[in-house]
Amino acid sequence: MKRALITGITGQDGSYLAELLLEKGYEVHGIIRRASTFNTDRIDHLYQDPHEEGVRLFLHYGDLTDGTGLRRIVESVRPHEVYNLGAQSHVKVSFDQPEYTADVVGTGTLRLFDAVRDYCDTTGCAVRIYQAGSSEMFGAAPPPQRLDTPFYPRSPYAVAKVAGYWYGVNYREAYGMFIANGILFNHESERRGETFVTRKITRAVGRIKHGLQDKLFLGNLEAKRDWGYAPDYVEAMWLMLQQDVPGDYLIATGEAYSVREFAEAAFAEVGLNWQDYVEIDPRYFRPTEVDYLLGEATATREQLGWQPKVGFAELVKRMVAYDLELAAQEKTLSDAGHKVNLRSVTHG
Ligand code: NAP
Ligand code: F7E
Repeated sequence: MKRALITGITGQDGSYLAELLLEKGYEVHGIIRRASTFNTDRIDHLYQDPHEEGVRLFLHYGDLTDGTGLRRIVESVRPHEVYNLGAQSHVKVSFDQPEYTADVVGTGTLRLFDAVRDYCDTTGCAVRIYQAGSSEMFGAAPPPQRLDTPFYPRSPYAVAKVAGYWYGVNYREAYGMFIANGILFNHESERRGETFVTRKITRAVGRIKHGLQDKLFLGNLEAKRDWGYAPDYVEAMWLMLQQDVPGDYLIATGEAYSVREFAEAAFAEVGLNWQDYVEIDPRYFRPTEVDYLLGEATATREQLGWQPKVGFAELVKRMVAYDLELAAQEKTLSDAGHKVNLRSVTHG
């Protein structure tokens, strides 16, 4: 049985990847962070009591800032595949916490690669690593961005991802390690964190429709993104580790829409006009913005035999439908006298 180790298993992508690998018969190990509250919502449906028979999902406490712990986990799990998805992944937050972001996203990647390198050296075992790169690495480079487009990162997050990317290339060349760099454009889903713009919008649409919220405050409406569907993108990650040789891959849909167009489509799903509800709040502007990301992924698509299955309209539809149902549940609670927490109205 193949064993996979996932950093960031509690995140959007980690949860879908864990599902995919379990379906494929893997034993899946995930690294979770200790928190004073439960932070495993996205994988709770996969969790089984470790005392039961045939359990194939195991969770380990760890952190990308703690190299000793990472080494111990790699040595005890003895993984065939490692997926490095853990990150402080919010671009705006990276301007508030640049040093921490660099430590987790940049140096954390190095710590993990080094732990795997030493494990392979001492045991002779082969390990394949997926490194979660980002279209943010292209930043200010004009669209369409391709695999050979030079990086021009525009945030501490993006700079740290560029470092992670080059650690991957260097460890590949220096030690012959199998490290695949995936350069993934934005991908969203019903499990997207609520402070990213798509989910912030669809959560608001649900709550506005049910009378729980009046306004939606956003930042730059003109930014354009190439938005795909997260379950499609985790399949591409797995395919990258099934190739004969490691390489770099760009994953995108090849279509870009503005934040304004996303809002328009999401409000239209419930018969509302976005202009009646959206207001601009400069607190959501970024010191340096990434204006236009549009991926040209033909080469990768052909190499991996990968295609996105869910396009923009279907993505908006799915996210709105899910958040409409969530808001209906909140409305029931609110009517029964419970306080509904509207955190994402003010954050992100
Ligand atoms: P996400 O939902 O923000 O999940 C991030 C994961 O990293 C969570 O499990 C989080 O744990 C964990 N994490 C945060 N800090 C950590 C630390 N110090 N040590 C260990 N784990 C830590 O992100 P995502 O959207 O699933 O993205 C997955 C990866 O792909 C990230 O590396 C992201 O930067 C990258 N990426 C994402 C996109 C996208 O559009 N989604 C595009 C390109 C690249 P908690 O749950 O405890 O917070
Ligand atoms: O912003 C604009 C914002 O935070 C998208 C991460 O997964 O994808 C993600 O990074 C755009 C930006 O995602 C609001 O200025 C307007 O131009 O949803 P986002 P992101 O910054 O593209 C990449 C590929 C990653 O790798 C990252 O980990 O939307 N925008 N108004 C807003 N953004 C937010 N968050 N909130 C607003 O109110």
